[in-house]
Amino acid sequence: MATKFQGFDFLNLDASFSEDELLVRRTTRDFVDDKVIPIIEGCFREDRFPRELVPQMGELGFFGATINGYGCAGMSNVEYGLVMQELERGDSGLRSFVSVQSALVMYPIYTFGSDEQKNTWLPALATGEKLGCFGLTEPGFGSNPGGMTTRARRDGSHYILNGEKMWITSGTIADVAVVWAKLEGVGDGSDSVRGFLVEKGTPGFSAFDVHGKWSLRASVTSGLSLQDVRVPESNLLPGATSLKNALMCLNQARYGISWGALGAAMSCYDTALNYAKIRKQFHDMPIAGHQIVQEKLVWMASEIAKGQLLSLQVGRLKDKGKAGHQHISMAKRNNVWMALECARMARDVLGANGITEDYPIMRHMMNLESVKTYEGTHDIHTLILGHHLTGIGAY
Ligand code: TGC
Ligand code: FAD
Repeated sequence: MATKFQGFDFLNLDASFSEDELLVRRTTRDFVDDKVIPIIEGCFREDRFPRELVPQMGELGFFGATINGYGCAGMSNVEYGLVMQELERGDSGLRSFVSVQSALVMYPIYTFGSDEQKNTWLPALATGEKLGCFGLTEPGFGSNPGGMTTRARRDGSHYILNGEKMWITSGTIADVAVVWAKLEGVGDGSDSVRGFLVEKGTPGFSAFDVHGKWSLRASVTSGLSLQDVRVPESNLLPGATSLKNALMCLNQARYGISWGALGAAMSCYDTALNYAKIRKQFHDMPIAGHQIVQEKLVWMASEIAKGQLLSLQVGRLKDKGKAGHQHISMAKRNNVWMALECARMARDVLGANGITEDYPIMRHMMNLESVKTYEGTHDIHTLILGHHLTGIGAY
């Protein structure tokens, strides 16, 4: 029987975690070991989102975890990060689902929504009774969402929405979509961007699944179509008045991804280390005794340890209200890159066995290709950081 995951704590960071933080990590780790690991390889193979896990994730407080009230857990940002780390150790698709539900649906409703919107949606989203998605990206506008062509037109006490959104996580299973559109009549700049709640079943609103993905196969990815979709003015998020508000949602998700990537990297490292200690080649010696294999294990361990420091520090800053979006960009960019390198290196350590589904490495590697692209590509985060350091935008 496989041994349970023991974590990776080279720098004794556990000593700096509070009892509550360690409890949240323990609880999530047990959930992943008991409920996710046994089924996830099959879900990935079958291109299936494990929806049956949603109620228990709701009970464990994973949805909207940092929100106070509305049935949410009121976790700190560090606790939320540890949840994301453990979930992505299971699978990036599961972490992605929770990221979207929490950071990209509940956060904007909580931050920019009316009291009525909060009371209607947050308790049901917190339990998982209702699911949400976030529509920012369009077929022609990914890295540059400011160019979006989706439009909202005021018509009496309603808005009429027209446009297409693409690559939307949970699109076909969502009961509500947070859709970003430019409001006609107020110019074409980022100040014209507004957020709308579009409910499943609204005439003119449809969603379809993207098939043929070799990445995030345990997650639903969709396109959204809006054709003369009429939503009441009560579905406009009153506090969301520019593109900046959509970008604020991304900060929440990108922060969680920085922790999630650590989980995927830890899974790959742990698998490679255990394998290298058992697999023998030349002189009846475990491959862990060969210098070049050790170099790979040392690289992974060092980069994971540095990544842990980065996410933890950004989390502590976030809990004090002092994390800027540049800090979050650095953590997302570094940790996803590092995790993808770990996956490639770990696969190499396993030789031919590394390409099979008997080990989680290739699944993590394929997932991480998406994680490198979504929520701002690696290169877009380079440019965000370059902008911050030099004061010159080079997008
Ligand atoms: P720009 O002129 O640079 O900025 C407009 C205003 O927004 C401010 N700002 C931010 N504020 C808060 N948080 C951020 N992250 C911010 N980034 C920029 C900025 O300071 C400015 O403020 P002000 O007061 O001066 O008006 O805007 P731009 O249109 O040139 O865009 C810049 C850029 C490239 C950084 C932005 O468009 C960007 O981040 N692009 C990447 C797009 C992206 O990440 N999309 C993600 C879609 S959602 C998704 O992928 C979900 S995946 C599922 C999962 O999470 O698991
Ligand atoms: P592009 O923007 O076309 O970029 C292509 C390449 O060009 C990249 O390498 C990029 O770095 C580079 N590039 C672009 N501009 C520049 C520049 N100025 N300088 C240098 N290089 C540049 N979006 C949502 O709104 N909601 C979701 O729930 C969601 N979920 C997703 C789930 C998955 C599985 C995936 C893969 C994507 C998801 N996305 C979602 C979309 C995601 O945010 C976009 O894919 C991402 O922002 C990149 O956009 P793009 O794919 O159009 O690539």
